[in-house]
Formats: sequence, structure tokens, C-alpha cells
Amino acid sequence: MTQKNQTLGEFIIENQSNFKYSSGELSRLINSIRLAGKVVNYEVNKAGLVDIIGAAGDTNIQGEDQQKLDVYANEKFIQAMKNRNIVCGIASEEEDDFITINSQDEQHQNKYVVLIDPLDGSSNIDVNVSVGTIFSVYRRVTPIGTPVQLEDFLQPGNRQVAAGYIIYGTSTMLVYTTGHGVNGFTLNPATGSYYLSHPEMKFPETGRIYSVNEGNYTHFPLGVKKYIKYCQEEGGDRPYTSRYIGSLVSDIHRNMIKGGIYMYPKSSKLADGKLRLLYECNPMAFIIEQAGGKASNGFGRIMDMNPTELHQRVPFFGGSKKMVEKAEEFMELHS
Ligand code: AHM
Ligand code: MG
Repeated sequence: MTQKNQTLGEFIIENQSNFKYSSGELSRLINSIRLAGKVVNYEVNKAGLVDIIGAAGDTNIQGEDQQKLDVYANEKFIQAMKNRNIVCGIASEEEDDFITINSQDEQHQNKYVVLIDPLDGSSNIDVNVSVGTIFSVYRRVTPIGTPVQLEDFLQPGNRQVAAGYIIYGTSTMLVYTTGHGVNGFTLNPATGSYYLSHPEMKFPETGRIYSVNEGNYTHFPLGVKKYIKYCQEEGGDRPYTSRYIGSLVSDIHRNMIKGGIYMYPKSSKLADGKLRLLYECNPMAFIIEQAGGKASNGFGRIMDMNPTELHQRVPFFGGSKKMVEKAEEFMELHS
């Protein structure tokens, strides 16, 4: 039963039977992500104090090099999952290749692989703008008892068993889905617990916000240009409002609450756009769809794409269903 003000811990226990393969493993996995998230949150909150306590690249008082926050976050999440021995492999936007996890006694017995963008939008940290962590969970496809393979990670998004994000914003929130809707939990810094603050989150069917880096306008395909013009024209509830933080998690989070579309199209400078299919687009698409929205590459469903490489990039259009459908119409018409 979903009950507002429940802690995330209580929620996980009560909803464990919702998990597709209920063995407790997925619950433990979400738990490790929430814990590492708190550690990263603590460091992100201190980022404004770099002049006082030392910046990335500096040497600290113990003679150790200070790490950049994205590298730090990468290590914390990987460590949390490794220590608890709950996944068989991890792929991270920060790592060239996937990591195989195996403990001596377990012999590759874990079922899940995790793909993670440990600190998305990290260039925003210096200016005190929200950043996020994005994660995606799949059941492995190769036999248990053997080391994970690339194919365990290169699965279409429609096979995800869980996905979520942490937003380090004015509040810190963890928002996730296991395929039974989307729930958002806010961290209470006083108690260190996440509380269910946004039960059953839903994208409004349509909205009035469009989020895109318009600085790239000249380089966008004609369909995108025309759609942007459509957003700006008078007519019905238009012109829409333009809001672009430049931090995927924050832009989607806001649009999920208020109604809107986020776009990172391809351009004449970036042939496949900028966002990564496996670490950013698929997990956000799973959340968007579970919240009643739509996620597309401009012509088809993001989650039906067959990945060919770990760091593959794809154009991305995600948000309120009717707005994404409209953008697709323009893409189709002008392709
Ligand atoms: P990153 O993974 O290097 O942080 O890049 C991803 C980020 C997204 O959060 C954001 O939506 C996008 O890059 C912004 O890119 P741009 O500055 O080109 O608009
Ligand atoms: Mg990223």
C-alpha cells in the first residue's frame, strides 16, 4: 500500500512483491543506491565551499588529491554495489568498459546488471545548479554462474526491471520505478531518511513548457526547427514557456510535475545528439512512460531501440504524451 510520508525503507519492504522477480535482491540493490546517494549528496552540498576546503585537483591536508565530484560519485556508487555483492556487473558513463563483479564464494550468482550515470550535468555544479544520478537495472541474459558479457548490458530499454534518478536540488529526491508507476521520495536531511513525498507521479497529458538548447537552433533538423517555431507561435495555449536548465534530470523532473517536453535532437554538429541511450535515455524513458508520458528518438520509441554499443548516443524527445506526439508529427512531416 502506498502511503504518503512512508520512508523509502518501509516502501521497499511493503512493495517487494511488486518486483518482477521477487527475491529481495532488487530491494537490496535499490537500498545500496539510496545509501550511496546520501554520501554523494553530502559532497555535492559542500561544492560551494571549494575555496575554503579545496577544489578538485587540489591536494588535501592528508596529502591526497581531491577528486572531481563526478569521479567521486562514480566510485561511491560502484563501491556500494560491489561491497554488498548484489549485482553481477556495472556499466558507468564514467568508465570505458563494463565492470564484472564476482566474489569468491558467490561464483557469479547475482542476477542483475546496473547501468549508471553517476553525476549527470556535473558542469552545473560550479554554479550551484541541480545535478542528478541516473540508474537503470536489467536482469542478465547470459547464464548465471558465468561472468557477465557485453550482451547483458546491450539490452533494449523495454527489458529494464527498474530505473530511477536522484536529483540533488533544493531538496534531494530519489524517484524510481520498477514498472508499477513512479514514486518520488524526498530526503529529510535532519533524519537522513527519504520520505514518500510524491506518490504515483504522473506527467500531465500535455503541458506548456518546452526544454531544448536553442543555441543549437541553426544546426537542428528542419522538423525540430518547425516544432520550436510551433511552440513559440500564438494559438490555443501557445506560445509555450521555454525552460532549459541543461541538467537532464532537473529538466525532466520539472516537466513531469508541470507538464512539458524535453528535447536533445541530433544536429549538424552532433549526428546522434548528445545523450547516451543506456545511461540517460532508457532509464528516463522508463520513468517517463511509467508516469504516463512518452519518450521517442523523434521517429519511434526509445525503449524499443536495440543498443549496439555501451556509450551509444541517440536523439531524445521525452515528456508529456501529446507534446512528444506533436514533435514526432513535425519530424515525420519534414524528414
Ligand atoms: P553529461 O553527461 O556530460 O553531464 O551531459 C549530459 C547533460 C544533460 O544533463 C543535459 O541535458 C545536457 O547534457 C545539456 O547539454 P548542452 O549543454 O549541450 O545543452
Ligand atoms: Mg550524463
